[in-house]
Amino acid sequence: MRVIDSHTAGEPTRVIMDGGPDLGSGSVAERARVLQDEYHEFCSSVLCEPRGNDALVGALLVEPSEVGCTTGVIFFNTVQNLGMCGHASIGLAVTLAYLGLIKPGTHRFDTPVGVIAIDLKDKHLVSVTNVESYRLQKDVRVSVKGYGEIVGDVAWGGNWFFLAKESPVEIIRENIRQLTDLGLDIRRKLETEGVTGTDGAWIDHIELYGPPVADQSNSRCFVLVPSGSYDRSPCGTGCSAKMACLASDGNWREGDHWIQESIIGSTYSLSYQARKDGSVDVTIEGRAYVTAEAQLHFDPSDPYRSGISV
Ligand code: PYC
Repeated sequence: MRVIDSHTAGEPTRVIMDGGPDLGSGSVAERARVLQDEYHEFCSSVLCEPRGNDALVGALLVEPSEVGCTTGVIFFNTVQNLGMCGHASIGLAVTLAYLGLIKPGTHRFDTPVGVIAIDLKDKHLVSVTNVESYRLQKDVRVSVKGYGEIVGDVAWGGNWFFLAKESPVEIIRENIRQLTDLGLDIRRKLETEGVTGTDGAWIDHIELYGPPVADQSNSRCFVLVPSGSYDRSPCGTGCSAKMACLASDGNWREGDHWIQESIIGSTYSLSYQARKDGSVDVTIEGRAYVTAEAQLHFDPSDPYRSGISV
């Protein structure tokens, strides 16, 4: 199986160029369901240790079902599918450009949750206009042992997020372990208290916000991802959810640029266009770099050929 790896603002993506399973001929959303229900072993063999790690996101290229799209893509992590993935969309665009398959300019990718628009500005710089983002619930309060009440919003940005406005733990690299544990505690609390996205969807990403380090930035965040690892980038879908909350509160103007720092200090530039129903279309701009071209081997005698999933 041929893969190309990249990172976007520090967060890794693995694009599967060939050798993926046959998912039938439904819409991209239907084929994503087949991948999740029937090919868990494929996903873990590609992303889990010993070939990958818990931060890695896979991008499986499929035929688009929407007209005018360059490709269809199903994003998945070591636990399950993602609806959309901001960093992996940027990584995919840079990978396709590296292979000479797309040129600078605009392109459309078909994802399980809708079509996204890509603007490849140069071989590293990409802006992605995401599927619509919106806030579902404001000021949800959860009580976490050792921290008291944590207040946050539940919002959709292509995945489900709980966004805590003020992290009780400083958002610095030295605190990654503590932030991870806090994120896991919040997630468990949301689960036991029945706080979900639409139709009972699991809120699998937890975001904690604090003040930025760089003068030109607006905010810094820590993002717990479904595997229990953290996003090295500012998280494109999380940033989209954040912009939806800022827009709903009237705290950021349409078209103005918001600079979001990640836990490692990498940044995305964000802006939004409002829709009539109060949701927003967010544009995420960031840089990606190809890091490896590889052929994955699956030796039948290797006891860990399917990946070590915990
Ligand atoms: O960039 O949207 C994102 C993302 C989601 C999970 C990891 N990265």
